[in-house]
Amino acid sequence: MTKNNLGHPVGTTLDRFIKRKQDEFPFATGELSQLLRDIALAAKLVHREISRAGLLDVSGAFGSQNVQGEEQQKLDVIANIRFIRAFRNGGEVCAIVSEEDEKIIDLENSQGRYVIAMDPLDGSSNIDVNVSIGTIFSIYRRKSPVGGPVLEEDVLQKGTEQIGAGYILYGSSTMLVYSTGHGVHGFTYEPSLGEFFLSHAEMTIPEDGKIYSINEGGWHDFYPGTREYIETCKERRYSARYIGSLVADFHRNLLKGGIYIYPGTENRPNGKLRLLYECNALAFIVEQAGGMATNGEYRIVEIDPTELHQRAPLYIGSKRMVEEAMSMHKVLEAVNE
Ligand code: AHM
Ligand code: MG
Repeated sequence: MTKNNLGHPVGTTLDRFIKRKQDEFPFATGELSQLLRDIALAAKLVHREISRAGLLDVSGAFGSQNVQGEEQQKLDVIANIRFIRAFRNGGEVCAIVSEEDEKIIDLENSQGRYVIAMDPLDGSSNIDVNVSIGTIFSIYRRKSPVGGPVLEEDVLQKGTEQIGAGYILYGSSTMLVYSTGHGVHGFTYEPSLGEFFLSHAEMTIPEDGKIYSINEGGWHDFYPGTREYIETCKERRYSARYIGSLVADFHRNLLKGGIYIYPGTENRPNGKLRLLYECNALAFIVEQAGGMATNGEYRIVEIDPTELHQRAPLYIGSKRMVEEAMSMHKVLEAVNE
């Protein structure tokens, strides 16, 4: 049987894995473990909804818009409800920031010591066309005292404050990938047994890669530095791969080596992706896996958030690729000043 260097055999159930991990930390209270179980439960429910989306008419527009003015899909709403309910029932979380809700969701659980930032179903344009989509989550410890009201400072924390993060990819199989700061662990869902099994132990991203992922439709809006880097990728005959679902594009590059870029442009200097519940979680994972995530200038996780739904340009993936993209970005910006 394949074993990773911590002795966790591939094939271990998520539950058992979490339990063993908890036992490695003598003072762990078990709350974080329970929180991860809540996430896994919601993921199973969302997996079920997605796999029968075509049958039950739950795909398609819901008829309302989210806070970014984007059309909400039924499955976005369903996923949001599932995750919120799982956290409320679990009792460890006091507040949630969700892509689908303008304001902080106060779970009215003043004893909860954790805060979640999440995009319950990312890649909404792919929901209706049967293409991979994902859930992204970050876990923080609340700053304000337990027992009191939830404050903005509890949710506006830098990515460096994350105590855990991860994503669920609803693809050809459903996978849960997470880290609590001690490596990255990937689990594959076996629907007939209703269990996640450890399938990707101690995940690391190749230091370099040959895949670049960017929506080149934005070419004419890109800064010269972004274009220069893409030209370089083409000259080297790298592969262009872009699904348009961040989790799926990220996951592929994590396994194979590559870079994902959602750049800032003159019209949208901060790009499209949201710092708190899209960029930070994946930045945490990629750094744990040995890769890099920046906004073209500095680490994503060091950006001080000022708004719940603020955006950030994202350069994420294999270390060498991100470094090279950043160096071109900076040099050409300087020439054009
Ligand atoms: P969403 O949160 O509305 O789904 O938008 C986020 C998605 C990412 O998953 C994806 O990488 C990106 O938007 C694609 O954007 P574009 O269509 O501009 O390339
Ligand atoms: Mg999203």
